[in-house]
Amino acid sequence: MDMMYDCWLSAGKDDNFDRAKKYFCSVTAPDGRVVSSAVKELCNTAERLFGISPCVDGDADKGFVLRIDASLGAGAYKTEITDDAVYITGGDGNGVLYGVYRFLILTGGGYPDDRIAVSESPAYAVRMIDHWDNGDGGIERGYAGRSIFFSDYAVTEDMTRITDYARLLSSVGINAVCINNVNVHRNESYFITDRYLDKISALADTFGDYGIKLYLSVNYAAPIEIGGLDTADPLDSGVKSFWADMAKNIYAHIPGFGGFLVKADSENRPGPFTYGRDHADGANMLAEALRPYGGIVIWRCFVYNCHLDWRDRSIDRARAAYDHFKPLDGRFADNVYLQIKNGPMDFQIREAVSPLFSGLDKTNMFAEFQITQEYTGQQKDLCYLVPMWKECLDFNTFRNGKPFVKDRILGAAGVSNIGDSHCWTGAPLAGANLYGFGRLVFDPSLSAGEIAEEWVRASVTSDEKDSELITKMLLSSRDIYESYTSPLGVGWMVVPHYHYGVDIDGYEYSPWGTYHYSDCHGMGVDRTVATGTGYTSQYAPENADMYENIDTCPEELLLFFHHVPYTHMLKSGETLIQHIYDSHFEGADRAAELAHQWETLKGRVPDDYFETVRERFEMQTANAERWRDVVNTYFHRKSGIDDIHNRKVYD
Ligand code: GCV
Repeated sequence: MDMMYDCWLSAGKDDNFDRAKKYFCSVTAPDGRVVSSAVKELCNTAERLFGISPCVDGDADKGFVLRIDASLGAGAYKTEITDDAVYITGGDGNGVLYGVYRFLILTGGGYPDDRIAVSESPAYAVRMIDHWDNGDGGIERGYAGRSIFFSDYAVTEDMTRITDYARLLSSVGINAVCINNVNVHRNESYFITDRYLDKISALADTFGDYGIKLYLSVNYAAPIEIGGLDTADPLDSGVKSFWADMAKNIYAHIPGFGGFLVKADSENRPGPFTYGRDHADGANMLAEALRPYGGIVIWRCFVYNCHLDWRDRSIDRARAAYDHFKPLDGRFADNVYLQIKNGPMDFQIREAVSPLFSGLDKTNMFAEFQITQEYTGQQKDLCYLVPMWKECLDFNTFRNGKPFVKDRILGAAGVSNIGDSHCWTGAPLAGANLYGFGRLVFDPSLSAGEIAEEWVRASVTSDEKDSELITKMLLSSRDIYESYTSPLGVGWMVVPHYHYGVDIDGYEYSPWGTYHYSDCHGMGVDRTVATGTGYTSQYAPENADMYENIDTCPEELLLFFHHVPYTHMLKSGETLIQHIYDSHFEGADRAAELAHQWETLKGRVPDDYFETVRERFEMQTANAERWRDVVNTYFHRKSGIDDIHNRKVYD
């Protein structure tokens, strides 16, 4: 057992399996590809923990009894525990596999039987991980080493790590994976051709054993770049046949292929706009090509102009997705799913929930979350992201029928945070985000605390006191990260392009549309209808009115929606400038406190685990101090207002 590598499948790190030993004598299961992975998992666990090989027969009433009852529904399962047997019934093979993993994870976490004997049913049909892996092995926004799929434009043929990855993903209910970056460059455009399909189909097979469908990101301009055509116009018959031929060939290699993920007309990627067509034209054309095989198109709504003029304060990047896609509501084919980032900007530590979730009533929607911590500490700083994702899923759009985002979407995708690092996520504690994403999109009613506790107990320690401490650290981490970085929802004060560390004006005079507009009087983006960009009007009236009015706007989003004087009084009774000083001093102190808390676990977790995490906290402490000093000095210089507590603010 290797806790770093095994993550939450570290059964045996504590003694919690002893009482379950009796069940490992026998496994009874129906036939089936995914069920046999469940059987294999139980047999390997028996071998590893107890050195026994369970008898695998078709007809026992003891040990593990795996069954299928289609009436439970796809992916659902029910676990019952008696003195002699653990009955795990799945709605299908995936359900059986998920039930087996839940048993192993919860048992490993030392939970009592009544907590382990659960029934669960997935909230969404598609629960997906998107990789931003490039063919050369690099990972865009990756902080955990190199790609496990690609290196030097070759696809890996070693399935060991891929199998272990499939196990980790399916153990938290993930059933879809897109293996390559949405920015599809020239070489990766060939992934959909014979040059790569044999190798990719081997990956698809391995994932398929664990009930996971493989998807590919495609280059919208592939008809030109690899097809020899002179256009990628979605209404052109040659373009249509190009994609129909591609789809036919892909399905010949990978019968269970999931479909295409597409980033078009965004950040200099090609798309239908070049041909005077809209995104419904583009997406529907690809959807037609995949339709005969049951494939789907996942079309991203991260579409905006990245060549803006910072001098023009009337334009607002936050408006872009809604402005582009709202008018197209109802025009997308039924096998097109629009994938919408949780916020209207780009995965900041705090931004409003995208108004597009409320704007689309006749379109299939997926939510997109970023598990990899691009703007949230890059797996150096601790930042447990489940609370942030829950805010999005629990957001009330006030639309009729299904007002909450979690009820309006049909699936969710998370941008992967793994690479070939030994512990998968670079930082062992960042594993909580991968686990948390899977659990949350399986069951959005779970609390961030429940998920964190499960992860800690299964992955790190089930000792009561220690697991409580680590859970508490995880749960405070988003708040801590937010308090020493950019204040009250304004975002973006990061080192351009790299996105770690502070650079307040790094993006201020750039074309990226990411501004804070700080001057000597105040700061923040006026997105009101009355005096600003009008973005607030994209919400239903209940939310629009709340955000429009500075007195009812939630304070954590104050600077996202309003340009506010430094002397503005917050509900706490402190001024905006004082809040900036206070939160940055406190945030840096709390980051240092996390490091101290971790020190108390020395000798309580394996040394390599302890050290790897300790090093991260050292980096976080330094990062938080730098943010504190730069932010406080910057706003002191701008405002000329002193900290009322006379703490050290540099000149
Ligand atoms: C894959 C942000 C990131 C990009 C990423 C893009 C996207 O802009 O910085 O690296 O590109 O989002 O989501 O497409």
